[in-house]
Amino acid sequence: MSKQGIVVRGLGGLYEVLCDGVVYECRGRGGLKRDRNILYVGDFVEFEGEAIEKILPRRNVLPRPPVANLDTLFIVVALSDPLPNLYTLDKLTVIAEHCGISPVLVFNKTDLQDPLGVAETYSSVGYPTVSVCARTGENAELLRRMMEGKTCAFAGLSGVGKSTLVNTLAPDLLRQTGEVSRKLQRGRHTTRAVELFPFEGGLLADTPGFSELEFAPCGLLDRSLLADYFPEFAPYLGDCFFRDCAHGKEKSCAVRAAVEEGKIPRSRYESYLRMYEEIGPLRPWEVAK
Ligand SMILES: Nc1nc2c(ncn2[C@@H]2O[C@H](COP(=O)(O)OP(=O)(O)OP(=O)(O)O)[C@@H](O)[C@H]2O)c(=O)[nH]1
Ligand SMILES: [Mg+2]
Ligand SMILES: [Zn+2]
Repeated sequence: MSKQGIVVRGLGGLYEVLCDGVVYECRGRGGLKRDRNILYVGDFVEFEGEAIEKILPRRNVLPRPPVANLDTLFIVVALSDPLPNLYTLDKLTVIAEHCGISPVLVFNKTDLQDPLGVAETYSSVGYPTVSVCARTGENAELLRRMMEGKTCAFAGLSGVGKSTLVNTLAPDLLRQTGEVSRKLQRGRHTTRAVELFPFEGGLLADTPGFSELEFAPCGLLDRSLLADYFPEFAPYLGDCFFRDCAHGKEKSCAVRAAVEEGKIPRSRYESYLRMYEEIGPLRPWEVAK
């Protein structure tokens, strides 16, 4: 008899599958590998004994951090230490939108200064935001309520405080998983794998920080989609002189005008232009037939 469960952890070809409150150690059956089906944490699977036989249809996949079937991506940014990298932050919002996952911005370390004024900049962009302090627990309740019944993940650069937040929200979770909390007391503990925990009637993933974030693995190859992933551009998109305006140096661009008037944060517009260059034009074999 095969069972159904959810992959909560994967390391070196070994997967932990949660089913009716019990964690089973499983491996992907040969066939899965042959079909190049990579298993993601968050995947619903059918397994028999130790063999994962089938991946059930996914709602979405985020290649980095690698996790499937998310409702909400909590993008964690530290106000300082480390200083926010706005380009990475904006890329994550774009990739989440492209994958069909709602982004929420979490500004952590409110006990520190906000030298770049990120909390202010992003208050006008249109994403839900929450400012928290994992160290003191400030606003942890607010964050917890945003997670109820949902499958969520914390994502962001290394050191922004993702694991500390998990620890603050649910001290019992990480203690169960071993020495994380003890190590946290000593200072840095770098998360090495995505881990999914039952939390507030839903699921919560802690993920490792990353340095590189690419568009291609997410299937974002067509840069003409980009502007739609900047919610604050929406009011202006129909008002450009050219119908297919790329919002660069084109004549009478309504988006650029809104930036000049201070209605769109300049840093967001700069991120847009940089992403537009980074994605580049469609290669001939990428053009939809
Ligand atoms: N001042 C301050 N420091 C914090 C806060 N939250 C976390 N830290 C510290 O930031 C450092 C990194 O925290 P982690 O939780 O390990 O960061 P992470 O995002 O999980 O990092 P990776 O696992 O490497 O991706 C630790 O020294 C924490 O004590 C906070 O609210 N304020
Ligand atoms: Mg961590
Ligand atoms: Zn334009």
